Order: sequence, then C-alpha cells, then structure tokens
Amino acid sequence: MNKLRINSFFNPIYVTRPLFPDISRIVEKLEDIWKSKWITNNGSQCKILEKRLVDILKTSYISLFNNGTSALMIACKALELSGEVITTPFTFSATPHSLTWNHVEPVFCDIDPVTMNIDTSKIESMITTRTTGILAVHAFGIPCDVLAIQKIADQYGLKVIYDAAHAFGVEVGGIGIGNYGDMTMMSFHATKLFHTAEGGALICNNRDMKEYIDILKNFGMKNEENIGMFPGINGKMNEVQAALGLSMLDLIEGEIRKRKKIVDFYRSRLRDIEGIYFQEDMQGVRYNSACFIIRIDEEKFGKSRNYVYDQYKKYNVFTRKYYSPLCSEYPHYKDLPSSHPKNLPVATKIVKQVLSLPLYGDLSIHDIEKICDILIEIRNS
Ligand code: T4K
Repeated sequence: MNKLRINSFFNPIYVTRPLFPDISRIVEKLEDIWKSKWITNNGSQCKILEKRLVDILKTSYISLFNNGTSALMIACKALELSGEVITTPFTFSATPHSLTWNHVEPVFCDIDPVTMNIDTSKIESMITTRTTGILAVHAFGIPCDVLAIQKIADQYGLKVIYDAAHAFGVEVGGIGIGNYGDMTMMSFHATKLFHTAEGGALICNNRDMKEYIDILKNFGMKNEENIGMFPGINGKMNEVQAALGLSMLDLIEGEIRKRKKIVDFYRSRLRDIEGIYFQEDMQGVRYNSACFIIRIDEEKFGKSRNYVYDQYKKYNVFTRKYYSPLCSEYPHYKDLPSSHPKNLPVATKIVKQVLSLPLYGDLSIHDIEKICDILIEIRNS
C-alpha cells in the first residue's frame, strides 16, 4: 500500500458547503413570520424575494418553487411539450425525468467537447415530426450557445427551456441568463451558490405566462372561486425558505468573489499538469464560479479519474463525479434509440474523465494548495 506523504485533512473537505448567513439575520425574519402567522401560500417573504430576484437576475417574471425539479416539470407542462424533446445526457437526473413525468420522450444529443453543453451543431439532425422542444442545460453554470439554440428553435418552431440549476447570476453579453429561451429553471438547493435549503424558480418572459405558472404550481387553482382550472401540482415555496433566501442575498456577490479567487488559484496550479484539463472563461460571460470541474485524461495523466476520486478520499477529500453516469446510461433510458453510445461519443468519453473539485467561499487558499498537491502525489503514487 502507498504511504501518504501529505497528511490527510483533519476535517472532511466536501465538494461544496452551503452558504450560511449569520443566524441573527434569519432569526429577524423568522420573527416577522411568527408575528404574521403566515407561513406559506405566497406570503410576504416570498413576494419580497420574487421582487429582489427580478432585479438581481436582470429579468422580468419569476415564480418561486419548492425545488428546481418541480419548476422544471411545470415548465414542460406550461409550454405544452409533447412527443420528443431534444436534451443532453450530461446532466442531473431531474432534467430528463421532468420530461418523462410529462409523458415526453427525451432524445439525447451529444455534447460539445469544450463547454460540455448540448452540441448545437448536432441538434438539427435529431429533429423529427414529433419534436416539440429543446431542453438545454447550462451545465455547472457554463452557458450554452444560446444564440445558436434560438436560431434552430425559431426555424423549426420549437420551444426552448433552459435548466440553469447552477447558473444563478450568470450573464451573457450583459443579459441575465434567464432571459434566453421561453423559460429558465434555477435551483435553490443547498448545494447551489444561492439557496433556500430546497427551492427553485421559473423565469419566463411575459405576465400571462407567469400567472399561468403560478396557477399550475398552486394545484391549478387561481383563488377560492376558481378551482381545478388546470391539473396543477403543489410546487409552492414556503415563507421559511424565502426568509432564508432573503437573509443571504447580500452575501452572494462576496461569495462569488471568493470562489473566483479559488478558481483562479486552481487554474494557476493545475494548468501545466499533463493530462489535466479545465475550461477557461469565455469572453462576454459573467460567471458565478458555481463549480470547478477538471477532466482527467488517463493516458496522459497516468491515473484514471476513478483512481483519483478513490485516492482523494484517503486524504479526507470528497470530490464528486458530476454528472456520472450519463442519463442515457440509466436503466430507465438506456434502451432509447438516442441513448446508444455510438450516438454520444463525446459525452461517453467525457463522463469518464470529469471530477468536481471542492469549491466554496470558506475554503482557504492553503486548503486549495494542499488539494492540488494531493493530486500530484496521487499521480506519482
Ligand atoms: N438540474 C440540474 C442540472 C441539477 O444539477 C439539479 C440539482 C436539478 C436540475 C434539480 O434541482 P433541485 O430539484 O435539486 O432544486 C445534489 C443536489 O441534491 C441537487 O440539487 C443537485 N442538482 C446535484 C448536482 O447535487 P447530491 O445527492 O449529489 O448532493 P449531496 O447531498 O451528496 O451533497 C453534495 C455535498 O454537499 C455533500 O457531500 C456535502 C455538501 N452538503 C450538502 C447538503 C445537502 C452540505 O455540506 N450540506 C448540506 O446540507 O445531489
């Protein structure tokens, strides 16, 4: 057995840690909720959060949800997707499952080798008479080629939904990422940059649609008199979730700055290591440094991604293989015609290489230095 020269971390280092505002900030808001005796069903905390997010995300219409998955399910319903929808296999399970819950077949399209998002040059060849939309993912907060996707959608009359689970605060050309496509989902899960413990939002581009979404997430009822207008679900965010979100909104810019510093440090330490690759920033994009993903080329690095992942654990470092396996490899989807690996050569290769390294504002540069040193020790072991 190889002996570790670098001491393992005393406390576990996880891939991420949720942002926790000072407890006094949330207590103040909880006191407001207690006084009002209003704890869910579009209370004042939710209303304030919605308004603040409209400004912060530079968009017009936002509906809050109890989680990102229910928001995505409602997006598919509200846009009346049916038949087939073209999507990426390199994502979290919630993306294709939201289609399946709407009786829509996900058609998996290969990904771009640089951005790891849906490869727009391959979308057109997958469109059939049954195709009604494109469900693209800004994986890890890296924007898709939104202009190319819109061009295809316009040409073929398709709806576009973005799964922007990780893309809070990302902008393309100065425009909030939620303004692209017909609808954008954001996740406010604890593992995300901005969170409400569990939570999410749907961004759309007109008032009528927002009203419809708000009805769909409230069982399909508009008010006491107008019930059962549509087959809705319960997708409502509650007041405690919204209060938590409000109490940390002011911390987000600082958190992004800290994370950016960490990402820059990772890049400077890992750039010259043979067989380790990562994405550089694209011009015109405002990033949120949600995640730091490396790709490990086993041949050049000398060790496989799985080996590195396992070895890191011995140092008390818990990296993640996001998003492995591909959704097209899940038992539920593997027999779809589009799932065959020969149709997905880039995704099939990349999914064996990716590793999400620890990234959150509270990590010190000293910790990051050690995480990088460990990677080198693993290579030399
Ligand atoms: N689309 C995409 C592209 C997504 O990535 C996601 C969610 C969705 C849609 C759906 O959105 P939501 O319905 O979730 O709003 C996590 C999250 O549960 C999931 O939200 C997220 N993507 C996915 C990428 O990651 P797990 O099972 O890998 O998380 P877990 O519990 O292992 O946590 C990861 C690490 O975070 C832990 O090792 C330690 C740390 N952690 C986690 C939690 C929950 C904490 O320190 N404290 C905590 O409270 O799925």
